[in-house]
Amino acid sequence: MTNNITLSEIAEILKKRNKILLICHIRPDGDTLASAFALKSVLEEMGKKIICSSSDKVADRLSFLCDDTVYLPNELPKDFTPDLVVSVDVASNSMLGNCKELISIAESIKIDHHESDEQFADHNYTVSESASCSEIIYDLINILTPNMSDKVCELLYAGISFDTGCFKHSNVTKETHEKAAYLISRNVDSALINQKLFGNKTKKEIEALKMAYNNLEFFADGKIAVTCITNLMREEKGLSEDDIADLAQIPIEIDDVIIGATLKEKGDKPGNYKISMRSRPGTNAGAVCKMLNGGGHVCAAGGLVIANTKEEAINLVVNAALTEIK
Ligand SMILES: [Mn+2]
Repeated sequence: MTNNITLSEIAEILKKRNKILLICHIRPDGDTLASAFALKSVLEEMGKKIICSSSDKVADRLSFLCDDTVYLPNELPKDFTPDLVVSVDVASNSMLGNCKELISIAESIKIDHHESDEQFADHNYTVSESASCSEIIYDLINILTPNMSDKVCELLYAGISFDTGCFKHSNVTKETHEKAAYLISRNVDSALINQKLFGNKTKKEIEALKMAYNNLEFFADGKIAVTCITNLMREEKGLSEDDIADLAQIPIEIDDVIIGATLKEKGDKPGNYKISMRSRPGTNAGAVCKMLNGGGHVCAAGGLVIANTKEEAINLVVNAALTEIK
């Protein structure tokens, strides 16, 4: 993975362009939205026309990060012809979803923090040591303007906190805290933002948590924990796929578990199980997920298995995970 551009060069290109399309990843999360809207705010201050797009609608809980519409690709204003397209927090082509075609309508830049070999833009800039894309956007904004606005500070704090699970994950670095510390020094209400990000569960999401806990299974002397939610289980409780979106941390939060996986059958593709995997330092979830049609970070990764039954899906994941258990 090599960058073919520097952050200063990205800033130079941004300064020269006037109509910029910012692309967030599918099922936009707090990091991709905060990255896009912080950058949008700064570029608008510079007099540019900015539009944000994503393949999927923004979940209600994250709408406080968006002060403008996030356009679905087929709903983009017809009179908007960008002279630059920038993707933020998008690791791969598949994460672009229906925004895939938009990447090639103008000169393009990819800004990201995921380990990925897919360099789909003209200019690709990845910092895989960065816990969040928002941290890279923080650096970029510091090149673009000496005066970060209060709103931009709030967005960047939210993006950083979101991707680090409130500064809890192993991706957190000294720089993560230094940036957050600066943002708090600018009077960001961190408690309020973290409450909005992490303390706002709906009753349906609690139902999803109960389901995930009730279906936990342990393997390899309790070193591997897996929970799995099928379409049938989800539909019986009247839950949407959004309701079960936030279950990835549950298995890894258990004492002695070193690899935890959450499997979810895809609503539109029965028999396809999406895997979210987490691991303790020293164990490589990314390597396991590479064997499972996916990949990701060392301690947080994802993949996909196709199986006839829930049990078969769990077996495939456990067998792959066992290769990392020493
Ligand atoms: Mn991210």
